[in-house]
Amino acid sequence: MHRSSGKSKNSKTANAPRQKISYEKKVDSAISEYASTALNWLRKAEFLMSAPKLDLCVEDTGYEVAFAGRSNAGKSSAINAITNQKQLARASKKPGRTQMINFFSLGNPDQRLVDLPGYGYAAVPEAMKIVWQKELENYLIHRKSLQGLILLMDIRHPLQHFDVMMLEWAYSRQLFVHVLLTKSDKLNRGPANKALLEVKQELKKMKLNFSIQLFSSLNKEGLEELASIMGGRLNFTLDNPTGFDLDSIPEFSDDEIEETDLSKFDENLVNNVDQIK
Ligand SMILES: Nc1nc2c(ncn2[C@@H]2O[C@H](COP(=O)(O)OP(=O)(O)OP(=O)(O)O)[C@@H](O)[C@H]2O)c(=O)[nH]1
Ligand SMILES: [Mg+2]
Repeated sequence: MHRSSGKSKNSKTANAPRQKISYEKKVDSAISEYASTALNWLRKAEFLMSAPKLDLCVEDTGYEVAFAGRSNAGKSSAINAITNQKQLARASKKPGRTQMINFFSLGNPDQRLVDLPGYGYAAVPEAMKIVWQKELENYLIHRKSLQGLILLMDIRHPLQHFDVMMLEWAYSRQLFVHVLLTKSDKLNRGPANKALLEVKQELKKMKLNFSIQLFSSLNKEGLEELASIMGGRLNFTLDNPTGFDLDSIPEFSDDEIEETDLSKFDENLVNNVDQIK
């Protein structure tokens, strides 16, 4: 029997166009297939329930990823952007909008997203603030299904006092954290990348080895990167691949995405921290 050698001029391989097969390209395309499929999957998100305290949360089984960060950092907007639903989570220019622990299921009740109330909100009575912060703390400490936090910080006000506390606390408990520098659309490319680098360096200095990316709910920057991180934490696998077209995502208009000045909440944040201590 004739055995064809790979070098033979008559073999199929010899006739194939000469092309370097790039390992990196293959890896890149596998990653982007996973990211876009995960993004498609995240669109299945449905509201499950809201709980004012830990004992009233949905059953603590399966996998859960929670969005945490200062009030007004863009948590609810990020959940809406990543799930491609305009009003799944309630976003508002008025800080303190999210007041309960809100659960969203992703096709099945054992894979969930959680929208947490922000820290540092101003517009609620002191006594209520303390109760919420306590419940937030309870949730973070005791929730077994919690597979990680997506920690959001406004790119223009990163690493505020409470953010650093949260990051250090998560690190000490070996809780996974992925950081989003939100509202990246507020800065030009150069300053946004510079801010990203600076926060990376700060985290490194503090020995907080967390992943970090730029994100914008307004112009959808960073959706795929976030989807792939979330898919990983939520045990999403590629057993049901479907195509996904980023261009099919509707744009939010400027009217829908408004902006609030955060600087006046800094003082409040510090007050909250003092009360919790
Ligand atoms: N320009 C811009 N504005 C954004 C973006 N994301 C959120 N915002 C605006 O920032 C404000 C706060 O957004 P939310 O998503 O409600 O913030 P939150 O972190 O859920 O706030 P709390 O529920 O109070 O903790 C709203 O006015 C949003 O429209 C973004 O990517 N770009
Ligand atoms: Mg919110």
